[in-house]
Amino acid sequence: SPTSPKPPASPSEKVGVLNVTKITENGKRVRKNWTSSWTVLTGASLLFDKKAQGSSSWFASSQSKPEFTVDLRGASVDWAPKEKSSKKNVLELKVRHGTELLLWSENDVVVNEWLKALQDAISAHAWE
Ligand code: I3S
Repeated sequence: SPTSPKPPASPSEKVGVLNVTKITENGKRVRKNWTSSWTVLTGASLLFDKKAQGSSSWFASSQSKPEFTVDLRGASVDWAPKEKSSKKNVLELKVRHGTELLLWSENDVVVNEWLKALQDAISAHAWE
């Protein structure tokens, strides 16, 4: 009916710059390699695109292929335990198949927003 509220078309979309590193791949620990990445949350997918040097525009960056994508179905996210990084404001994202990532920004507001967006996306797709 015209009076009923419509849910937003894409409740879990979010884009921004985060520093990202894998710490575990297929259950095996890998060396950290912090990289500044355009990070795109869309549905149950999280895409990381290496930030184009000298470019601040999302459009320019969107012309390249995503460097890395993770499926958030069955994933979990929380603040990283302090033994995982000496930095503040670090999230630990555990995805299927034994992959773990750390996500970090100097800006705690940015990290808090990502935590909420990722938690929302993970719960929205929990039963898929
Ligand atoms: O957990 P680690 O190994 O102490 O992580 C640090 C290293 O990856 C370090 O690189 P090199 O070991 O290649 O120099 C990075 O520069 C640091 O940023 C890593 O630690 P933090 O605590 O910043 O995540």
